[in-house]
Amino acid sequence: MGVSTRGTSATRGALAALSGLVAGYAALAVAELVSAGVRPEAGPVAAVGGAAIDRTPSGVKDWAIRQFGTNDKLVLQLGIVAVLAAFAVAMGLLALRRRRTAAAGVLAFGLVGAVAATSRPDSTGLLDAVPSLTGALAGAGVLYVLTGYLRAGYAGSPGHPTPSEGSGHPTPSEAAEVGAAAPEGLSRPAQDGHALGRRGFVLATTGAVVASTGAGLLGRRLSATSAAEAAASRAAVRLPAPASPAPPLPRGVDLRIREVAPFTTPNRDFYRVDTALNVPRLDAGRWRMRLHGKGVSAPRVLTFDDLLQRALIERDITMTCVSNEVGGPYVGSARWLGVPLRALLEEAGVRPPSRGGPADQLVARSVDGMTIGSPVETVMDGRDAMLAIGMNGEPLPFDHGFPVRMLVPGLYGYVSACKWIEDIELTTFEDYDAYWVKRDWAREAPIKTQSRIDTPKPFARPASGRVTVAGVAWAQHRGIDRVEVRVDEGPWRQAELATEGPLDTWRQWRWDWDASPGSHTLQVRATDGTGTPQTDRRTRTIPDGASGWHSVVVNVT
Ligand SMILES: Nc1nc2c(c(=O)[nH]1)N[C@H]1C(S)=C(S)[C@@H](COP(=O)(O)O)O[C@H]1N2
Ligand SMILES: [Mo]
Repeated sequence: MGVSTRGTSATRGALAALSGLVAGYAALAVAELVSAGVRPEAGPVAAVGGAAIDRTPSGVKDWAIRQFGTNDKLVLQLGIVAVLAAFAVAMGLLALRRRRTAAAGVLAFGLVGAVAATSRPDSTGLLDAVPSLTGALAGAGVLYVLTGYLRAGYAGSPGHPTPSEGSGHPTPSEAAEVGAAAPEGLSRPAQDGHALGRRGFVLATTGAVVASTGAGLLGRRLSATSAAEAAASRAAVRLPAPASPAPPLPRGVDLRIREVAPFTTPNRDFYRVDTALNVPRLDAGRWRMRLHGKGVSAPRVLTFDDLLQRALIERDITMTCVSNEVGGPYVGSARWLGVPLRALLEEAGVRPPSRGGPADQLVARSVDGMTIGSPVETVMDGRDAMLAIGMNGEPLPFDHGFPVRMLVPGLYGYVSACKWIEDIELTTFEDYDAYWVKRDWAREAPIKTQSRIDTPKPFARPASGRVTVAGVAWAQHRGIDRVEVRVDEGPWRQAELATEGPLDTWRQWRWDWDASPGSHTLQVRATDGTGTPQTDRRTRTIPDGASGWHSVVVNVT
């Protein structure tokens, strides 16, 4: 084993860095284990990551989503671990000179995790600080002990100074520290101390790594058990038949063109946008939702069984994310099963503002602290706003809000579609700004009319002759009346529309193009059911959704 605890300063530096990394590893592993017992979301990586997401400017967040897609959260977690590793190495090196200061540094870093955990919107209290603090204590302890061996080897070998260390005499306080903490035997004469220090270091390091791995794995196991319970609870759900089934879809709603998004998006392909680093895995049997606030004469707490016993509706609804760029993928359509929200609100005494109700905003809150505000007027205007429990014939997938989420057709998800919902409060827009509104997104955001070319893809090289140009268009709750395509800014040509489906769904279209060789630009625009054409004005996604025409450049060969 070629390690020497004395060696050159380069070796000592490397070993100190290693000690730092092992200490960081121990800190994370212990924190993981403790957070499995306390609350998984209170773990330091989840907490710091969540806090980082909350504080990231919307522009950066959009950029991250564009760069990394659904991997954005993985990238963030890797980033946090990288920062942690760098800090751990720094503390390891510092410990060569100032062991107590370095250990205190590790504790201070743990404090950052603790503060992040307790200040998260879903924090349940001071208990959330415990995983980070115990992890940091373990890390500080490991760092102190491991670097003790390194310094012992150094301080205990005055007879073998290396040239570069000639001036490296320990200060009295350092010597005292070594004496205080070094395991017995290290203050023995040089040769022995050297050997023992080396063996001790290797043993202690191995021990720390093995123990930390054990703690980490046990933590994983414990979290996996609760995840398994949630999965069992989802598997046990039997969705009742709807009192009001979805109108059957005409065959022609799907043109069945391979490159075009299918009319119904399979659950596994459905886009996912949320701020959750760890997807909440709830137990339907323990789910509760409170309904309360201004103008609620009969506040109540609903259980999942309460929902199952109500008259359910089933509807095809196309969802869209406000962060979807022109031509982007954050749109999908599913057959949802749920409890009509209007009836539930009316039973609780809620009236819309137009009928004298005091609340104009409905704020939905999720178990992970997300808040989403919708206009009460829209929720109660007769559209199929619902508390959804089923998606394409299954209970909601965990990613999409199991056991219950809200949906309001025609509104972007961030103002309507709260997943993992646990609270509905009636309030006013004046009194309360929801999560994204605090981050400069619009209070109210109906979905803008959009159309997208799914085929040909950008920079495709189709052969000249007949080329199928096709895609989807959406204007939920207004419907799509017309789609037009043009080539190289020539005249607009009317596309063929798929058979019309329900008003809250998207519509496929196609146009056969007689393509000549060369580079060409294709553009599309739609007209909604009120006769209003899609604007060509290009806007950013913030504050209320991107507008403008989608265009695709192709090279016909
Ligand atoms: N709890 C929670 N609900 C949420 C979000 C979130 O971050 N947290 N994101 C919203 C946004 S911005 C959108 S577009 C939709 C996306 O729903 P999906 O992931 O099922 O497609 O969920 C909405 N509901
Ligand atoms: Mo969204």
